[in-house]
Parts: sequence; C-alpha cells; structure tokens
Amino acid sequence: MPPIDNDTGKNELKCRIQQLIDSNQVMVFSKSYCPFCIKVKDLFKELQVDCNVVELDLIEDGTNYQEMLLEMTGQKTVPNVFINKTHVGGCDNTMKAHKDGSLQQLLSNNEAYDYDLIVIGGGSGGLACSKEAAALGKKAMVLDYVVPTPKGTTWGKSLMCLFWGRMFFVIFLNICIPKKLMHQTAVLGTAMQDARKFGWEFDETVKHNWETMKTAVNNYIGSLNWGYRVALRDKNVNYVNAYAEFIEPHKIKATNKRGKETFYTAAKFVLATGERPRYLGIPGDKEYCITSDDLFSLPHCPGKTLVIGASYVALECGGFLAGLGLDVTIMVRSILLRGFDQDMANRAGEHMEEHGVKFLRKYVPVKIEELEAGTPGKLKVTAKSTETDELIEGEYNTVLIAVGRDACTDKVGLDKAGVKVNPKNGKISVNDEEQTNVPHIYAIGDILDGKWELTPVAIQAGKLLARRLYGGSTLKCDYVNVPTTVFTPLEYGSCGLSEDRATELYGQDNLEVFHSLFWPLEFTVPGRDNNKCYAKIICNKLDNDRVIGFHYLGPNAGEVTQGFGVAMKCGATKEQLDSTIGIHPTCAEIFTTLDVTKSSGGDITQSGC
Ligand code: FAD
Ligand code: NA7
Repeated sequence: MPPIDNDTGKNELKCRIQQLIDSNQVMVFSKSYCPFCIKVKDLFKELQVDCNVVELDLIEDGTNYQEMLLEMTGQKTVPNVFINKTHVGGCDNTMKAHKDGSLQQLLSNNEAYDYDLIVIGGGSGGLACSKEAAALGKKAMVLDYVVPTPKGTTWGKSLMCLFWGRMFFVIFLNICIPKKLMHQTAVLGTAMQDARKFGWEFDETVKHNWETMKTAVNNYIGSLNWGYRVALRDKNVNYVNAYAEFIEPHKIKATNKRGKETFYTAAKFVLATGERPRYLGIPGDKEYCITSDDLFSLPHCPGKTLVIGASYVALECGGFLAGLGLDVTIMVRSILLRGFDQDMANRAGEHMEEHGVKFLRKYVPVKIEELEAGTPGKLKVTAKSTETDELIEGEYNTVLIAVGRDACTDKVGLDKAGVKVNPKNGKISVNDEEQTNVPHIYAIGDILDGKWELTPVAIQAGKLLARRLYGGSTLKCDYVNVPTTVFTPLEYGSCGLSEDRATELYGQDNLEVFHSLFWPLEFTVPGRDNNKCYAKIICNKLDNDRVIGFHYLGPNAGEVTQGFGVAMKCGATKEQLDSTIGIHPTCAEIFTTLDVTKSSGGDITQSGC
C-alpha cells in the first residue's frame, strides 16, 4: 500500500485509528514478530484483560498506520498501547505503569458496560454483525423478537427445538428462503408440463398439496434456524429472545415473551431491526387480510387470491401462487416494480398475464368484508378506480397485502438514545460507515434510508462494520452495482442502473443500449415462450462503453446475474463482454453476442441458437 498523500485519506485513517482506540478498553498496535509487543500482550493475558491487537506487519496499510500513530502520539515504535482512550506508550512505559499501579487504575476507569456490542434485531444483518464481533474477541449480544402479525404469525412459532437440553422458540425471520422455495414449487409445476413433451409419461392428474409444501418448507427453515443457533453458540454470541428498546444512550430494556424485563448496557450498539409489512388502513385489512409474513406458513391453501400492490413482493407471491394453479389477481395502483427498469418490469408483467395472472390496473382497495369464515373463507373486496370514481367489487378466498414495508424504528426508544429518524419513512440516515448521528450507535440493513433492502447487503454491511470497529479493517460496504433478482415466473435479474435512471443521469445521447430477445434451449422442445426472454445492457459512451446497467429476463436469473455482477464490479466494458467466449448452449451467452442497439431499431427476435 503506497503512502497516503492526500488529506481525505489521512483524515479517514486518523478516524479509523481513533475509532479503534475509542472502541476498545485496551488497544495495542503491534507487530507480530516484535518481542516487546509479545511481552506487552503477555502482560494483558496474565492480567486477564481483553486486549484488541492490530498487527501492523500483517495488514496492508500497516506503514500508513505507523506514520499516523506517530502524528497522533509522537511515537512511531511498537507496541503502541492505549487503555481506556489514554495513550500509555510503548513496552517500557506499560511495564512501568504496571509496576507503579497506574496501569490498574487506568484499567478500572472503564465505564464497565455489560457488553462491548449489543445488536438489536437478529435477522440477516444483525446475526452477521454479532457473529463477526464475537469472532474478533468482543463480548457481543444479539436481541431478537418477532412481534406476531395481526393474524398471529411469528415465523417458526411452531418450531420448538431442543438445544443444550432446553426448549426454546425458534424465531429467526428469513423470508427470502421460503419465498424462493415456493417459487421453485411453481417452477417444478411448469417443468412437469414440459416433461410430457420430452417424453415423460404420467397418467394420473397432477395436483399440488399446499400443506405438504408448507410443512417441507417450514421444516427446512427449522433446520436453518438450528444452524444459526449453533453458529451463535460456537462464536460465543449471547442470543436473547426479547424485544429491545433504548432507555438511555448506552442502556436497553429487553422484554421477553412472558413480559419479564432485563436491562443491559453496552459500549456500542447496532440497530438491525428490519421492516414489517404495511397495512392499508382501510376497513377489514388487519382483520381479514394476510401479508407475506403470514403466507409462507399459512396452514391452508389460499385459494382464489387477490394480491394488492405491484412491487416485487406482490409480483413474486402472485407469480408463484398462480404457478401452483391458483386463480390470482393483482391489483396495481400505478406501475409495476417501481424503481426497477420499466421496460423489463412490463415484460415480466406481460409474461405473467399471458400465463393466467389477472391484473386489475389503476385500482386501490377501499374496504374488505368477510362473506364466509373458513380456511380459506370468502372475502368481498371493494376497490376504487384511481382515475374515475368507479367502484368495483370482487370475491376472493384470500387477500394478500403487499403494499410496502415499514421500518421497525418507532418502538425502539430511539428518542431516548438521540438517534435521528427520517420522519417521512421512519428510516435512519448513516454515514458511509453505517454510523448514525449518535457516534456509538450504528445501523444496518433494511432500516437504512436510501439503501438496498436485500439480505446479502445487510449481511455484508454487518460483517464489514464489525471488522472496522474491532479488526482495524478499512473496508466499507459498497452499495453500488448490487446485483438482484425478482423471482417472477419469468425471472428478472439486474445490476446497476435501470435504463430510465441511466437516461436521467447521463442523457440518452451518451448511452448505447444493446438488447436482444432470446429463446432458451430448454423452452424450444416444449414450444414455450418463444422470444419472451430478453437481455439488455446499458453502456456509457463517455466512459469507454462501460456497462452501467445489466438486465436479464429469463430462467435462472439469479445464477446468471451473480457473475455479471462481479464483472460490473470489475468495471466491465462492452468490448470485454464481446471478447468473452460464451458457454454454449446457455442463456447467459447472449451477453457475449449482443450487437443490436436499441437506437437502431434493428430486429431482435431470435429463431434458435
Ligand atoms: P430482518 O432480516 O428483517 O431482521 C430484523 C429482525 O429484528 C427481525 O427478526 C425482527 O423481528 C427483529 N426486531 C425488530 N425490532 C426488534 C426489537 N426492538 N428488538 C428485538 N428484535 C427486533 N432479499 C433478498 O436478498 N433476496 C430475496 O429473495 C428476498 N426476498 C424477500 C421476500 C419477501 C417477501 C420480503 C418481505 C423480503 C425479501 N427480501 C429479500 C428482503 C430481505 O428479507 C431483507 O432485505 C433482509 O431480511 C433485511 O435484513 P435486516 O437484518 O435488515 O432485517
Ligand atoms: P414497495 O417496493 O414499497 O412497493 C409497494 C407497492 O405497493 C407498490 O407497487 C405501490 O404502488 C403499492 N401500494 C402502496 N400503497 C398502496 C395502496 N394504498 N394501495 C394499493 N397499492 C399500494 O413494497 P414491497 O412490499 O414490494 O417491498 C418492500 C420491501 O420488502 C422490498 O424493498 C424488499 O426489501 C422487501 P405505487 O407504485 O406506489 O403506486
């Protein structure tokens, strides 16, 4: 790593070092081979005091650290020891302080928090962060509590497990997994139809059993939760199944499901409380409707279903329910997949429509009434046109609300801790190190304002945050060019900018869009969906035709998009895609042969491979 020769870099490094000094009772900057450093580390071991060590010879920019430490303390040599934010000095000074008792005095100045780190919320981000902090030797606790939905669902409530000889409730809420498994159930249904064309013969009527699927999916979630518990135990994270709220900036109250209150303090906190589905605020919504939090453990088949909302949760759920053979209608207030590339969104929607999903466009529900109780029962939905005053009515067995999710930040006592929240959406603003306006409180995952709401993003942010706080790392979470996939029946993978956003940012004249329809080989024999799959890249003409938007509509979109996500992180250009040899016969190879630009209006239909 070259020396830092600019003020920004120097300031960042200074902050990083200061953060390490502030976050650790004992902080030792050391070199792994130095006998004086070993002597100091042995002393703390003997005193049974946790000490955080950064070995400057083992990190990439150790020399820059050493230069900065010289600037900050006047000492260049190692070890360079700090106790409770006080600079002690090198080996001789530390030994002397031990001898004259001042070292013990400095150590006892510790504000004596119960934990180095408390993480509130044990979902994707919270678990990753707490495990990493514990692996770096910190005393870490994670609190997690799933408030039941109005329908009474707490994920895995029924999944009681025996662990360390004790029964406990499994409560981790990871909704992506059941969603993908149910999508896979639908994909298998289509594959079965295709199978006959490939010569498979099965005479009996093919039916789907909701309960079997639900049980299998929930059992798998149970096994995952077991794995999470084992990982937490192995990493020495104290996991507490309780609802946490701040009562002071460094103190929280934890309330368990029996209402018992316990209080904990920590030097640092990470907020990772995620989001929960929003309701409509119309008569009957909470009483009779379900949300995605209920759907994946619904004990009975939902039957004829109305999905309200048109973003990815709505389209994914509507898509797989239709794939199971159910009668599905999606009520769309305005557009499909707001925020995604609209050309792609409409193509994904058209494909759903062609495969039997009904769309009620430009309507919003105004009232839900129960006609018949049951599992499922029958509901009457009254909806109003967004363009006229027309009212329509429809009867459904189930109404699934997917109109967005609210950040779980309103009941966490953030006012007591002084953490600022965006009043418009309840989300938290952080700097590029996930630090809130209160220096010892950090936030990650879905509750962040203006960041991606995706599991791997929450995990990455949590892991890197712990490494920066306790491991001397400088790596920040990169929120740019995050690949993602919408698991609609025809899957949509994307990375980078939508065409709409790229045009806004760069202007149409500075962009070249290459695109093509394609027909996956596996669709050809069954004669399915010819020229429905679509590939598109958006290139920045001002920057060497760098790919700034990648869009793929077709099978296995997640698998395809992941690799192109890596390429985009490496700054892939159109020329590099062209010089890449494709894998034949695959869908992804289309990206190595794109030669029709959208502006040319050229023919993009394909007749085969
Ligand atoms: P969460 O994982 O939501 O965890 C927060 C946890 O904190 C919860 O357990 C909550 O109960 C708990 N909690 C809240 N308040 C408190 C409190 N005060 N005290 C204690 N505990 C508390 N992402 C993908 O990457 N791929 C997908 O395919 C995908 N599919 C999705 C499908 C659906 C239907 C939904 C709704 C989301 C999907 N997501 C997907 C998004 C993904 O689930 C989130 O981005 C991710 O879970 C965010 O992680 P998090 O750590 O911020 O919060
Ligand atoms: P989103 O992405 O917030 O989208 C909400 C959708 O619901 C969107 O289509 C909205 O239409 C629609 N909506 C919002 N309010 C209403 C009302 N009152 N009536 C009808 N339709 C409405 O929510 P998701 O649930 O799909 O996903 C949220 C996050 O959860 C996501 O980022 C993942 O992390 C998981 P609009 O376009 O505004 O007209």
